[in-house]
Amino acid sequence: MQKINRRDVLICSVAAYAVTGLNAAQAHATPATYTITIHKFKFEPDHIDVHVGDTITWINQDLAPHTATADTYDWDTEMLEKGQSKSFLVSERMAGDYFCQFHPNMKGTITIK
Ligand SMILES: [Cu+2]
Repeated sequence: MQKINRRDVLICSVAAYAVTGLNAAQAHATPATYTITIHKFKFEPDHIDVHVGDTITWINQDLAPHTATADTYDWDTEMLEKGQSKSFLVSERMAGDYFCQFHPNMKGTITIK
C-alpha cells in the first residue's frame, strides 16, 4: 500500500479550495446590497437590476405599513411598520414583479442580470 505523506494531503486541500473559490468568483464577483426605500406609497427605486447572490433590503419610511410581495407569492417581506426593514438574498425565483399587499397600486420589478 502506498503511503500518503502530509505534503500530498496539503496540496490536495489547497487545490480543492482554489477550485471552489474560482466557481464562486465566476458566479458573482462581488455581491452587492441594494436598498429599496418605501416612501410616499412608492418603492424607490421601483426597478432594480441585480445578480443572484446580491442582497435587497426594503425599508419602510412611511407611517402606513407596507409589504413587498412577489406577484407569484414566492417571497414576501410581510408587514413592515415605519422604520422596519427586511432583507432577502437574491435567488432566481425573485425575478419579476412585486407589489404591496395593502396598496396593490404600489408596484416594483426585479430583473436578474
Ligand atoms: Cu403599501
